[in-house]
Amino acid sequence: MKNRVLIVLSVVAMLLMSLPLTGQASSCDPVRHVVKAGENLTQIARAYGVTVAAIVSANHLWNPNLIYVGQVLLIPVPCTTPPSGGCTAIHIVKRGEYLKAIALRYRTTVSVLVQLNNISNPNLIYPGQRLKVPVACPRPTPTPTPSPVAKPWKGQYWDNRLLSGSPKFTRDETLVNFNWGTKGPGGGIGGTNFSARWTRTRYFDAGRYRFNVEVDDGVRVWLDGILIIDEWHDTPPKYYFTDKDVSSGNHTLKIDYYQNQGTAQIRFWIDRLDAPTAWKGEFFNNANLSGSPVATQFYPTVDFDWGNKSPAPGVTADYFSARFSGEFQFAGGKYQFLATADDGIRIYLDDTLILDQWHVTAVRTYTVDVDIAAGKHQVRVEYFENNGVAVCKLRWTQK
Ligand SMILES: [Ca+2]
Ligand SMILES: [Ca+2]
Repeated sequence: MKNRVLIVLSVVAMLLMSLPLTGQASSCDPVRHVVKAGENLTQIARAYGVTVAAIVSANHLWNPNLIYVGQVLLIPVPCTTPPSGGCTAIHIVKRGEYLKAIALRYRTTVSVLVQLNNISNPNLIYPGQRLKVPVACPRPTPTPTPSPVAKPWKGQYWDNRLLSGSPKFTRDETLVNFNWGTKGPGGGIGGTNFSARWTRTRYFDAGRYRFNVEVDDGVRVWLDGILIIDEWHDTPPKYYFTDKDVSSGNHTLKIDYYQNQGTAQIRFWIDRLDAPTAWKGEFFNNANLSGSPVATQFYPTVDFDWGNKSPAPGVTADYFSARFSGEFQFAGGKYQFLATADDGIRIYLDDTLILDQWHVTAVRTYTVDVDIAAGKHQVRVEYFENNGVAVCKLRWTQK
């Protein structure tokens, strides 16, 4: 009993003695290490990344070789503060792990782990204990600011039919593709007696292009300042086009439009007619594409009205079939495929059947809407002619 009291007293004395040391060693609290069986100062110093001399000095040890099991040593670990505002993760202590090893693993120090976890005795960590460990903060994922989609058309809108005076408002547009019905284009302009102008510069590869416009009422289109479509009159919805050879480089487009009464709409688009990746046409003298083709030809478009005639040398005028295939660049988005056939037609997009009208019929037009990822895609048309007249057409437009 007397012995126990003495031990308690000596421990209390030691703790009291250590108090001023805490302040002297550094501004950080030194780590308290309880000596275990078999440990020596060299091992302990190495485990905490400090020198033996530092431990000797901090604990006023007369003889560094004379430490005993259960002795509490103050370890003057470098005063490393956890990075302020730093990030932490949880490390679950495994059997046999000690604090120094964990510190090394997370590229930190024992003292940081001690501070982060309010550890009073670094020797007393136990398997399954959850320790906060400093980790590099994940780089804030930049909030994907939606990249402003370029709206290439500069639009100007007037509340009269003659584009006269200052525009009532201006607005950039992605496409010239509007079906206003009996409503106006917005901006306080009503559904009758208005006009608009859209201008843009666009890059063209050298080639032959079709400039298409569906309009109600009047429209004029200029390419590089040259009037190429001139339909400046009232009309119910009507389709016009003109084909032009265009040189490689940037070209300017200007579209003037007016609406008088009733409904209002305009859609303008451009098709490449002589795409380098044109159509390969293969013809068969049977109605089901069997055997080897009897003729192979290349075409800029699938736009055939053969009437009662043979479609190609060596091919019969009736009971033939054809396959047209090509690879085409798509900007991505929703597209409408328009197919016209007499008689049967099937369309594949990347080997997926998207339209199947494989039957005898008088000339008919079919449409199908497809979402297409940006990039190149294979398009294949299969067609058969029974007898009588023969028609096979395909085009697509971006919606
Ligand atoms: Ca109209
Ligand atoms: Ca027919």
